[in-house]
Amino acid sequence: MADPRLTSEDMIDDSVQPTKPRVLLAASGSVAAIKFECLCRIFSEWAEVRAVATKSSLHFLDKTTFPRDVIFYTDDDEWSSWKKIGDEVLHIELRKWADLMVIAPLSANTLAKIAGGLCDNLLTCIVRAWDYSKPLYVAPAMNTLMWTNSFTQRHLETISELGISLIPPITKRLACGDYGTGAMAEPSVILTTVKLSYKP
Ligand code: PCO
Repeated sequence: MADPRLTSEDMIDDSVQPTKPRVLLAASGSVAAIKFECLCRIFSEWAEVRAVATKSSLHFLDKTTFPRDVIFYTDDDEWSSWKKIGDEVLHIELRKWADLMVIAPLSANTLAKIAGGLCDNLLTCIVRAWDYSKPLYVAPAMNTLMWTNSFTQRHLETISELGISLIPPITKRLACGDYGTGAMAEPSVILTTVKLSYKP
């Protein structure tokens, strides 16, 4: 017999699965995009993942090796899916779908475009249309002298004012052989940062 001291709220229904967060992951054109597949893989163990890649990032990615459950979008998908008034506009649909967005790697060029309000590809259109009641994280990756360039400081201040959160780069040997700050934070650090601050 059911314990009369227990209310229905005390009973836990094991059959109800908690809904997974919907995470939009995006890669821009930095060598660190070689880590994007790993990022998608570890995020997809915690979240429902959709991935957006810029044209330049595709140089460092192999789309065919991505997890099957990750839907992958490129600039070509933006307008190939639109034929007439009333059809869905992809960057708006992805903005609505996502609970949060992470851009990793964020290249110096895409950082500058976001800070300047430019939107000339799928990734930057999503950011320009972003609803800042939802979190947006960036993990920059670039050469040390690009990172220490005063443009970067200005652009980071601007995007911080918009409400974008920074996952800072780390110091190590970079792809070009230079040693210094500018390497993308490790995928595991990006996942932990997002998970710890995620409030459903
Ligand atoms: C270098 N540019 C870069 C981009 C940032 N680098 C990184 C790491 C990788 C290897 O661990 C490439 C992921 O070094 O994030 O190196 C010169 S223009």
